[in-house]
Amino acid sequence: MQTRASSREMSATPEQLAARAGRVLRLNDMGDWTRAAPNLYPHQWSWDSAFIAIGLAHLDTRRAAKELLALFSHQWRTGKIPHIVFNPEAPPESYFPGAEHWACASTSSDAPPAPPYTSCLCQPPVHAIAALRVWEVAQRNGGEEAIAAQAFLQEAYPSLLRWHRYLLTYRDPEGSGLVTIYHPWESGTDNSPRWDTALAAVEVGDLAPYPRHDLQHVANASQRPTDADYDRYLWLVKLIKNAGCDEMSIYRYHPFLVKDVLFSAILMAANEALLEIAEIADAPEEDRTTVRNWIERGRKGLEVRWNPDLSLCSDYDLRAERPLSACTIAGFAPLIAGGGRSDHLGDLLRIFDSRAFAGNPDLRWPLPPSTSPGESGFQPRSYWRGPVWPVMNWLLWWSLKRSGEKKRAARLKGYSLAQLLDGCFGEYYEPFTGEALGSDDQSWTAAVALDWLADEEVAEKP
Ligand code: 9WN
Repeated sequence: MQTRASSREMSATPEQLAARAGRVLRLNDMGDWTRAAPNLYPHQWSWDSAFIAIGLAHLDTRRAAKELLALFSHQWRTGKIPHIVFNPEAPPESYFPGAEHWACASTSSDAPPAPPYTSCLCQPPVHAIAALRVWEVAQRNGGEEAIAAQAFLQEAYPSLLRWHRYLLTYRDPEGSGLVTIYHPWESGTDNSPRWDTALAAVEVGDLAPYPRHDLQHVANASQRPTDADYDRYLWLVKLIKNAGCDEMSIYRYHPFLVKDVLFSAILMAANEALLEIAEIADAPEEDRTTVRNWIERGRKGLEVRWNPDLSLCSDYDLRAERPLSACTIAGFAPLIAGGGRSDHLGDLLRIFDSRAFAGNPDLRWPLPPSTSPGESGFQPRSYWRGPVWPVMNWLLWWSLKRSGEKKRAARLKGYSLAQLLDGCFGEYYEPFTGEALGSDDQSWTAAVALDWLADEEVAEKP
């Protein structure tokens, strides 16, 4: 693919950009699932696969459906969809912690049979949103594709329902409507300042030395989490494994237990999608009532987490019994969940446009950094502590459209596509220079580009 040195000056027509995005997905295609990235992430990641399916739908709806079904075939007995399904063919030194480190199948009888091994964590549930999108594209294409997509939804529905039920029972024994995460990796926004306070309270015990294979695949270690972050990540994995991945024991003893507002908001939007899927799949009325109740519970839960000081939503540390109030894109949770209070939506849009996010005058493009430049933990080159993530922009764009904010959505799409004209399909971008960071040829970046390019609404021209 495009190298970074030669890419800076690149420009491309929408057709050329779509062709390049398609090449990235083919490069990472493993048959019925897709690597998150060629070198840094040679396995199947849960929420990556959902975004990838959304992009693949524009190339081949059947292949997109397979992406999700392949993931669902590794669902745990509890209903959990694991955050990683390990590729048995990936070189052992490509990713750490790999399959042997997790070895979940030998730790928990709830894990699916191995190989392939899975991790014992999960990630935000974008899957129902993706499944519905695949179906919609297939309906538009019509004919055999539409029939196949109907069968796909019928097949996917029970897995999706079990997955959401898992999140609203095991991960919400309080009935708050909000999901508890056990590890920053579950949030998908790993080293975000959101987790700094809760992680600082975790006392790391004895850890065997471990390799940082991830650092081989980025230009500079400053783009990845620090060794201190990794010590905490691995310590939390060790504790979860020591608990036999048993949800009740984790809830009782685990030192990192946080209500994640972004994860919960995605679940609410996904529940809306699940409700539509239930109609299409002609599911029992009883299921639909359950899902409606989940949505209502979620909305109430998110309202409780509204932080009037930031005009954003805040996560909540269950162990310390206090909110975690960092100013990050996760705070836009009510916009993503949809259907919240209109005064909160107005506040969110004001913050979105302000210098705290997309309105910062120093930005290369008016695209929201993952962490607000005004936040003390902000670092423009470090992973979730500042860079702009195209996949997050897709989520915000989709949410703005759902909320009827067409103009803002068109602007976000236009500038996001302009950012991707470098042809790198970077994992994330430095907000002030627009430099691609992390992995190149990141599958979900290519996938969201394809969905933007297929969208009929006119993008605002930068
Ligand atoms: C740990 C694959 C994944 C994304 C996450 C992102 C990063 C992994 C890592 O890459 O996490 O799960 O090794 O850093 O934070 O959101 O799913 O693209």
